[in-house]
Amino acid sequence: MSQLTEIKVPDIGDFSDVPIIEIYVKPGDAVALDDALVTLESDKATMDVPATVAGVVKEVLVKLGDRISEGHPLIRVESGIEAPAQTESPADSAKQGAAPTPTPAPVAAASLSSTEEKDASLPPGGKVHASPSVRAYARELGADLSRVTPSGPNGRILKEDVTAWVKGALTAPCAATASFGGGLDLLPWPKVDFSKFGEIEARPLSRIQKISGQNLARNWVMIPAVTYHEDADITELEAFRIQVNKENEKTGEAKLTMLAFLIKASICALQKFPTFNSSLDGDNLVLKKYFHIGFAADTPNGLMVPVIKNADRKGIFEIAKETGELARQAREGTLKPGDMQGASFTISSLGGIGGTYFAPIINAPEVAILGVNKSALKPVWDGKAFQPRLTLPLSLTADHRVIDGALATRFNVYLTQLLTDFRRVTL
Ligand code: CAO
Repeated sequence: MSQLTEIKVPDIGDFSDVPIIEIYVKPGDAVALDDALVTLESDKATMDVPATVAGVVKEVLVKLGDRISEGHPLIRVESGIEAPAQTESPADSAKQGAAPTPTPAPVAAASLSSTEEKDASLPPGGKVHASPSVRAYARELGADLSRVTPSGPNGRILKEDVTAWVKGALTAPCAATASFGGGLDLLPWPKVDFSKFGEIEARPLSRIQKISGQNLARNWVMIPAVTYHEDADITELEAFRIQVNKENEKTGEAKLTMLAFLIKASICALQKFPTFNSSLDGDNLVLKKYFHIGFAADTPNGLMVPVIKNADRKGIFEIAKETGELARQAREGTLKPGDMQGASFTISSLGGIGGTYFAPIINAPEVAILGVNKSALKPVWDGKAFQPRLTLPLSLTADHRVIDGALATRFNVYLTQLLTDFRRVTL
């Protein structure tokens, strides 16, 4: 006889009103005992809520973004007679509620787990017991889960097991490292007692620094990236921006920023050169028809990349307002995971700080990123005399597997044309 069980949020410690950031099942899916059903994210950790019974999902009672607390109903599961040992009554399941598995809260889009992602960490035909967040963590580090020794209940691989395996692979001789991250034959990280040379202070990295650091290291090592520089003459554009901001001083309208103009111009360039708005997926290039633009935001806890969704459908005032709001939330640590997901192209603007040029690291799985530094007045020869022109230094890093030098330079040239005469954006 089949039995319907309502699986509820178990005891999650002191947390309440925690948002759901992932739902791994839909009606009709078969779930095994301990399979992760949803992931909750508090400001300190993500927690997978596992199935307390095996069976078939009848109903999903929550949606992404719902904020929930202990006892909130999540999923209704129908258990069949073929698995009587794993079924239990709704009351039992609510009472017993398996403890969620905490893992450090993810930051960047690339570090969030998703069952829809291609699971490179699964062995071919092999059976590995690990929650989606542990699989995502393994994928991020290039760890092969079939080689990891599980220490969790029922042979389940925990995050600590993956960390231990990666540490072992990094410090082991070449034969072991050959199976990690595509076979980099690296020396172990130098271990130095700095206090021998003078006074020191050890300061732990923030959670954001640790997670974005892992993403950046992978992207730096795995993407054959080249950076192309170009100067854009923004004399007229900056004059226009200042004039509009002056006109709007009294109306309280959002201040137009150079970043907002850059986002708008970049979308035009992405539409002309769609390869820049794509991702590599094995032998396929996935061209995106949407334009979600990430922008790097400097925060006291480290670098974050909020995303302006469907920026092609938004006006420049709206973009300026939204970037300002998202940057504020990033600094205050109130960004939601969804605010950092789905970017198809990223802009990293250091223009408010300074610099001339730099080589930004691509935010995988994107294929390009635009770096921007501080504009400066430069003498430009007009055929008769040097003219003072406001020049904006641009640095475009592109994945050479997808974008070669000629294409990248065409993109840059077009982008500078747009910024030099912004009327072209409307063409
Ligand atoms: N050239 C000259 N001046 C510029 C400029 C540029 N390219 N870009 C901005 N400015 C000026 C602005 O006009 C503003 O001046 P006023 O206050 O006089 O108008 C000032 O710099 C401050 O601008 P801002 O940086 O606060 O605003 P923004 O919209 O340009 O940038 C944001 C917002 C979130 C991109 C920025 O605050 C930030 O965090 N930048 C750092 C990004 C980063 O760390 N990138 C590196 C990633 S890799 O490590």
